[in-house]
Order: sequence, then C-alpha cells, then structure tokens
Amino acid sequence: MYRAFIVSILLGSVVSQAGGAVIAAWDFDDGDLLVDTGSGTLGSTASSPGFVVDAPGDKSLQILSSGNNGRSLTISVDLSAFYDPVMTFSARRNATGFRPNAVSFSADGGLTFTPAGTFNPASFFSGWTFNLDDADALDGNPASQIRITLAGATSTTGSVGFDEFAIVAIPVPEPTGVLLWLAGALIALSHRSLRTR
Ligand SMILES: [Ca+2]
Ligand SMILES: [Ca+2]
Repeated sequence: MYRAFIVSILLGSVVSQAGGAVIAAWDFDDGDLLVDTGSGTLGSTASSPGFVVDAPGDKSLQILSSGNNGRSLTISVDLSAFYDPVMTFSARRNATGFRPNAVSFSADGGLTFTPAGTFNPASFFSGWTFNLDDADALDGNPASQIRITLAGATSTTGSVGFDEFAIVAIPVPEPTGVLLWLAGALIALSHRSLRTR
C-alpha cells in the first residue's frame, strides 16, 4: 500500500509536469549544500548538517539529534520565468529520527510561510513529491521559498537523511512568442471580418 501510494504520486507529478524544467537540484555527492544543477540556494538552520557516504560517489545529507527539532531547510529559487513548481526528494529516518516533517512555502522571500503538507520518511530512502501548482503566489515569483521543518526526533542519535532534491517548474512562454501569436490572431480575425463584410 505504502509503496503503491508513493509510486502513484510520482506518476501524478510526471503527468502534471510535462514540459517542466529543472530550476535547481542537489545530489549532495560533493558533500556540500551548494546547488549542483541549475540555480538556487539551500539554507539550513540545523546544527552541523553532515554528509553520509551511501555508495562510491554517492553522498546524502544527514541531520542528527532531537536538538534540531523545529529547525529547517529552506530552498530559495527565482521563479520569475516559471510557474507550477514541484519539489521532489528522497528521505529516510532512523527509529528515533524526525517525523512528521512539514513542508511550507513563502511567496515573500521568507517573511511568511503557508503549510503545504507533511511527510513521514521510511527507514530506507524513498521518493516524495510536493506539487505546489495550487500555490499561485509562487508563479512568476523571483522570491519563492520552499521549506522543510524538522520535528519529532526523540534522541540525540535520531536522524533524517535527504538526497536528490529537485525543484521543477514550467517555463512561462516567451513574451515575444505570445505577442507574435496575438498579432497573428488579430490579423486572422481582421481578414475574416473583412471577408464577411
Ligand atoms: Ca547523493
Ligand atoms: Ca553540491
């Protein structure tokens, strides 16, 4: 059931994101929070985020300890030429690790946040998708932020791991393209009205 649910939400996002572009992505394989594909920033208020080697050449981000309950990861992206953003990532937790973790978004550069759901990671890495296509305030917004707030760790060895963060969104059509289309439509309309006279 659990697996089927994750697969179905992933498929749903693929369908709705036809034509989407990767705005920013992080694989953490280089052991830092700097963006690895596209442009954007990933900030952390958690104390000492670490990087775990999962396989040769593959690292993931790890945050440890109930002391980080309430701390957050915040992605900032410029969506001035994009709309309908989707965030995908993999996450896992250990037995005393963080859950539930909350996703929220900000359309004003981080002054205010709107809740967008929660997730409970499994003990193994599995994929999560948060489709923010209803968050219309992010469409075309250069000060868009998406935040994960950690909660529920019950020991100093409680952990959560993240990998393969991506923000995908749909490019806004080029203004010149829209203007050309409008001009063409107007010409076609005027021809038609001339012909019907
Ligand atoms: Ca990785
Ligand atoms: Ca990096």
